[in-house]
Amino acid sequence: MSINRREFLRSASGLLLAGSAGGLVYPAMAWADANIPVFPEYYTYTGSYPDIHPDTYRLQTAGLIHKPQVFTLPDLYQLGKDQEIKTFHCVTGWIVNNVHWQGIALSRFLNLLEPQPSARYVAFYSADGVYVDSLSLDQARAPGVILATHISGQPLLRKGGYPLRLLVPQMYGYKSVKWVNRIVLDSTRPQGTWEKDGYANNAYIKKGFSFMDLL
Ligand SMILES: Nc1nc2c(c(=O)[nH]1)N[C@H]1C(S)=C(S)[C@@H](COP(=O)(O)O)O[C@H]1N2
Ligand SMILES: [Mo]
Repeated sequence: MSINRREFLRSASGLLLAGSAGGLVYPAMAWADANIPVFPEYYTYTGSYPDIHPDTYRLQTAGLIHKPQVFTLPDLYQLGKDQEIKTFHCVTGWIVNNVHWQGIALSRFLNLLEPQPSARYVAFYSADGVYVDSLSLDQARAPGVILATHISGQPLLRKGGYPLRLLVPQMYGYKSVKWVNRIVLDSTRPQGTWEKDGYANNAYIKKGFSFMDLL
């Protein structure tokens, strides 16, 4: 019997997950880059990638919602079952085809928070302390928009937004905030990091259509 490296890593990570049942589930980061597509750039406005520990990570929710909640990473992993396969478009021109994202559909997540009738926008703040962007509630509820915890079945890379990033496949990548740790619903929206430089809030992709987008 022969077993290749990929299969070995798969079965080994499966054992790790099974072995930690009941405890905090976070697969070993040492294996996390097997099979993950390489993006041309891993952006960061701060000059470094936040180093977020799975035990201390919290996702805060606030603003015009009936059910403000704080989510731990195991909470999010328990909620996360949705999958999207989408092309990723940066506004600078590069794309990555066929990216497998897993996490929580944003529409489903918003239902848990129970938005108040006066809520119109949802803002996503990064744990880097700097980066922010936002969507209208309608845009946020569109199919395909997810809060991703996994890529190619494995936790996000640290430089890719670990442990949680937004993914808005209909829009340019600058809407897809990495290292999300605070989600706020309001009747107005904060000015986004790219929007401050004149980029559109409604950043729908105009060029670079891919047939993968139809899936
Ligand atoms: N916190 C944070 N999120 C971010 C960015 C950033 O610099 N900081 N860059 C954005 C831009 S412009 C793009 S194209 C994508 C790129 O995703 P990647 O860095 O995983 O390749 O992340 C977006 N999210
Ligand atoms: Mo981008």
